[in-house]
Amino acid sequence: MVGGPTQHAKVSFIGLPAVGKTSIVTLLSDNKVVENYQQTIGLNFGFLSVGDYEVSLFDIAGQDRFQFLWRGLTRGSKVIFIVTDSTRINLLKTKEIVQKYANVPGTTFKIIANKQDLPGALNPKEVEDFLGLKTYGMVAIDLKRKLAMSKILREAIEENILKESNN
Ligand SMILES: Nc1nc2c(ncn2[C@@H]2O[C@H](COP(=O)(O)OP(=O)(O)O)[C@@H](O)[C@H]2O)c(=O)[nH]1
Ligand SMILES: [Mg+2]
Repeated sequence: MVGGPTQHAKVSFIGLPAVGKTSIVTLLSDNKVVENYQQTIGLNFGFLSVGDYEVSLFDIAGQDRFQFLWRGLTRGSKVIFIVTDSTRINLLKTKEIVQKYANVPGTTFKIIANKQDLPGALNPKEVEDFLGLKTYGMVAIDLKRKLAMSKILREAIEENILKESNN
C-alpha cells in the first residue's frame, strides 16, 4: 500500500449562529450547499477522508444556550476552526470566543473568514490582524471551494501532528 497508515482525526467547528459552520461541514462531507438556514440543535456530524486521515467533523451549535457544551464536545480535537461571517459586529464577538476557547494545549486553532462573497466582508488579512490567529477566507455555499477547504483542513491536521510529535 502506498502512503502511511490511515489515522483518525477529530476536527471541530465553533462560532456564533449562522456564520456557516454547518455549511462548511456539509460542503466537506456531502458535497452539498446549505441554502436555507436551519439552526443546528446541539451537534451535527460530518465525515471526510483526506490524505491519510479519516476525519470526524463536529459541527457544534452556536446559540448562547449551547455554549456550555463547547468545551466538552470539542475535547480531543486536533484542530478547532473558529468560524466568522467576516462582518465587524460578528468579529467583536468572535474575539471573545478566541479569548475564551483558543487556548487548549494539543489543539491547533484556525479562523475561517466565511461569506467572502458578501459585499463589505472583511478580507482574511483584516480578520487575521484583528483576531491574531491564522485566517483563511471561504465561501461555504460555493461547491468549487470544497477542494480549498479540504486542503486547509488537511494542512491544519498535519501542522498539529507535527507539533505534537516534536513535543
Ligand atoms: N452568502 C453566503 N451565505 C452563506 C455562506 N455560508 C453559509 N451561508 C448561509 O448562511 C446561513 C447560515 O449557515 P449555516 O451553515 O447554517 O450556519 P451555522 O449556524 O454557523 O451552522 C445559511 O442560509 C447559508 O446558506 C457564504 O459563504 N456566503
Ligand atoms: Mg449550524
